[in-house]
Amino acid sequence: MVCNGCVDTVTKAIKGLDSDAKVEIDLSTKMVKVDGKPTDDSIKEAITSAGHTVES
Ligand SMILES: [Cu+2]
Repeated sequence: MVCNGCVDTVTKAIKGLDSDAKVEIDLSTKMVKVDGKPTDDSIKEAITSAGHTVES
């Protein structure tokens, strides 16, 4: 995840799980914070299927 395009892709992937979820992404630290119903596992899966990798 290196640019705002990636942030957008990942945000949309997570919003696809829960349109009410609050998604905060910090590009400098590459931290993704999600406030909403989706579980960590489903969030990771959504990010991965959007073409990004997840480190935890
Ligand atoms: Cu990008």
